[in-house]
Amino acid sequence: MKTYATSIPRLDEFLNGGLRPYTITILWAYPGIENAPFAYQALMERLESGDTCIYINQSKMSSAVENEIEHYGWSIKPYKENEKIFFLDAYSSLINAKSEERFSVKNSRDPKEITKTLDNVFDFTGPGHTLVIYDSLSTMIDHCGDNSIDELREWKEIFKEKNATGIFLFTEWQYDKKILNKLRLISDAIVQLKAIEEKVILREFFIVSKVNWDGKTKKGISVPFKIAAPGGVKVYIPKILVTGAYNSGKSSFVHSASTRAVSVDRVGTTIALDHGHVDYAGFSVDLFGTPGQERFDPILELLGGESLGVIAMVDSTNPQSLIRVKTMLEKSKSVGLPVVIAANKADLEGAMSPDEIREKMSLPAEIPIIQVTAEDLSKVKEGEPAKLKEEQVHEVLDALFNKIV
Ligand SMILES: Nc1nc2c(ncn2[C@@H]2O[C@H](COP(=O)(O)OP(=O)(O)OP(=O)(O)O)[C@@H](O)[C@H]2O)c(=O)[nH]1
Ligand SMILES: [Mg+2]
Repeated sequence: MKTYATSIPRLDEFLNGGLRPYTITILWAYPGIENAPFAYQALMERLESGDTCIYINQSKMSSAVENEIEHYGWSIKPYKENEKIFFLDAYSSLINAKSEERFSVKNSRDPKEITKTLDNVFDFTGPGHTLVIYDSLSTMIDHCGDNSIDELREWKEIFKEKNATGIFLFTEWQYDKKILNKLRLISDAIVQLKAIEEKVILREFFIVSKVNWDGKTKKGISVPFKIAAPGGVKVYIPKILVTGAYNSGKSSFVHSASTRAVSVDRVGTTIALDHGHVDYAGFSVDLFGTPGQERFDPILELLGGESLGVIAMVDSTNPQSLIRVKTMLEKSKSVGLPVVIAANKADLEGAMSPDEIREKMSLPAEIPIIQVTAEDLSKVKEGEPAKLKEEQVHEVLDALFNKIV
């Protein structure tokens, strides 16, 4: 069976490669959370992969959709010119405006007319696969009544006939339980977008709560996300702690991994903290590096709070650093969090191998130990952070991200 990737980080893994043909996936958002960027990101991915797209806009003007997509740093203009994306305007008539689009419905309150127009658009889409985005089911229910969602069965038949797949936006306002259940039954997959409030921070996350093909719907697996403009949907990890012995290379790691970073250092040693922002592999992550010297230990607990994972730096040439990092994990109250050991200075003579480090620290096999080395030894300056090899830094990040979500 073919799969159609969405390029939304982590989601394709849950869907086992992506969307399936002739299916309906609902982006099921709770009030206050935007689901459209998820659809835009999937739309861009499908267009770039050669699919055609039909965007049924019922809750805003097609020009507003286009502007929003631009806002995230993407452009559908070339695809529009090449007839790879078609808007089906089901909005203008709701506000008594004249549609500017080639395809529109005269009575947006009549789902049958939407079905007929959709069928017409398919005369122009060509033989390949088409992604249909419906924006939105909530607007349809509000304006066309509860029974309008029965029309989804018709649309699925059309999808089968025309080789198409649907992404449907839905916001769960106060609807009757019966409608919600019906939607759950008709759809093939559901991605819930939820939020939790923590003091002032509002954290948003998605959960794949249904998938009727060979994907994963593990209960309780929620992926925190944030919408970046430009950039789109990013898995968002607000805090990863980078800790380890004095001089082990924490500042070097934070600087090498980050797109932007600052350190509070004095003569080459960190006295307060390192902070870096990482934008990598669809993840948006903030790294917090601790100082290494023991005289700063009182602030470790403060820095450790609310971390979602830890990168524990050890200096491969210094056995003392293996003992010290364990103490630091305890002091920062990070024991039990997902952790990856970065074995730094692997380029230097006398560096211990990961196996030796594992044995000396008596670490279980599930904790990864990854060697990191300075990119260019001639550029390593005493007392200054070194630039570490990018692929090794990425290996550390990948290993930790895999443990967190
Ligand atoms: N040869 C080599 N030197 C490195 C490597 N990584 C870091 N260094 C050097 O090791 C020293 C310490 O690195 P930092 O990144 O400042 O270490 P730190 O853990 O932040 O140190 P504190 O903040 O003082 O605890 C610097 O002089 C770096 O240039 C490496 O992979 N190889
Ligand atoms: Mg430092």
